[in-house]
Amino acid sequence: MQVFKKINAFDLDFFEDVVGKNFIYSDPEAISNYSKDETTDETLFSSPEVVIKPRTVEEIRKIMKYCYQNNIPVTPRGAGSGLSGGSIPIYGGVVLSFENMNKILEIDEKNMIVVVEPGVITNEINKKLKPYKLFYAGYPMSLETCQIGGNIAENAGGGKAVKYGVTSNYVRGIEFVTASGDLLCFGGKTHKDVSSYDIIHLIVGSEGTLGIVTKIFLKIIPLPKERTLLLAPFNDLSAALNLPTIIFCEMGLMPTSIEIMNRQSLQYAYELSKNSYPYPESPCHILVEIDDNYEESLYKLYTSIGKRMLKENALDVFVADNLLAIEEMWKIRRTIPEALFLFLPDAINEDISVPINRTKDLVDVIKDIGTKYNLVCPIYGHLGDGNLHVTLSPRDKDLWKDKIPKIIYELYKSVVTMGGCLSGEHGIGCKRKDYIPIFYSPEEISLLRKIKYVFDEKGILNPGKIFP
Ligand code: LAC
Ligand code: ZN
Repeated sequence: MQVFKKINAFDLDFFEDVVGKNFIYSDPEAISNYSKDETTDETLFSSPEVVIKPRTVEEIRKIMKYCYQNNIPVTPRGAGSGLSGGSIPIYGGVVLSFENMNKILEIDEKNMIVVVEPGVITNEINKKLKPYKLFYAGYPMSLETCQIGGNIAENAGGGKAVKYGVTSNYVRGIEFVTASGDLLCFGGKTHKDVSSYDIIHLIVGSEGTLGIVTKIFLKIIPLPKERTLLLAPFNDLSAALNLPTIIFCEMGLMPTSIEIMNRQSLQYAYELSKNSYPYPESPCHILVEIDDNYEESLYKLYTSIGKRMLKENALDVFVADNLLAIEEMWKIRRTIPEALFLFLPDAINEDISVPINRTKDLVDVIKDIGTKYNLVCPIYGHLGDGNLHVTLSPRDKDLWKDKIPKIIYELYKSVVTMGGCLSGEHGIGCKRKDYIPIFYSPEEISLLRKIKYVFDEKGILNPGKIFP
């Protein structure tokens, strides 16, 4: 276990001199919110010694230089909506919270780039871009609360990844402060850049373990003029799981989203939202969103997908073709994670990603594990990406905590055989780090450790994450 210097009054004075007394918090009540994210496992929670809310890059550089010299751990933090404990300060120390670095610095519409600070709420970017008829296509499900810096840290995916990809597909430049306080910037406003190693995509998804991101250049694209959302209940889960292959390969179409929700996951969302989809008893529901610039072609697209879903034994197909109806239809889907956290507080929440045509195998494995261990297994998520949110909740809580590692081990072992991975969008954080050896060989882990060492030889940047 790594040993770091504990923060004392002298250190607090230094930090206060740097940021001013209104931007530093060390009393237990003020810092308690920074000891957790939205992970439910309380054993992972850990309090920082001080929370600092910098306003400038220069402040961050001074803080990092000091922490580097004094061996103090630093954990960067966005909105705390993460699900893998990525922003939990396992070793205490400093939490750098970005809520005061929340400016959209530039909308350069001619170059199709927006430049932002890490603390910008992701949805604000699109609100600001709307008058320009442009949009940022990274679209995490928590976009109304999460920050773009957190999206960068975890390489967030979300509801539009089928067509538009994930956060990293839109990062064109990244400025960050190193562990020792240097300021580096790779990329910028160019859309193509192969001038050296792809440092941008090393930083994206690195969970704050390689540098403190201070500025991001994001690619923006024309906002599609029209959207339609289809909802289809299915009696047969296997038929629903097969839809992405049919839509992509047989129909040659690329919707923005193909989401699945099984009955077990929807029942909790219905309870929380006091609302339900038609056919609430059917084993699963599918959402397919499509966008296009022309009403007529959109109509053709969604009628062909709707008809095809009926041919694949959908019980019915419901169409939301205006913004209000679309948002209303998404609402129940969006409620699922919150509902599961609320009603199944003991559950294991996983974020498994498998090749698109292996989701049926994944669901079979979950069924087997569910039967073997007497579990309720809500499943929902991004079917079109092969990324399913799997919840495993005990019917019988006896010795449940002891059983968890064994169950996760069994699940992950099967996921490996499918060519899948630990996490499609929520990251490793402190929650999944001990399971990394199931997916990576010792040589692969050794390479990852060497990369970490190059960026942060003292290990002060978000320690206790990713590595077992
Ligand atoms: C979602 C989050 C939990 O898909 O990733 O709703
Ligand atoms: Zn998700």
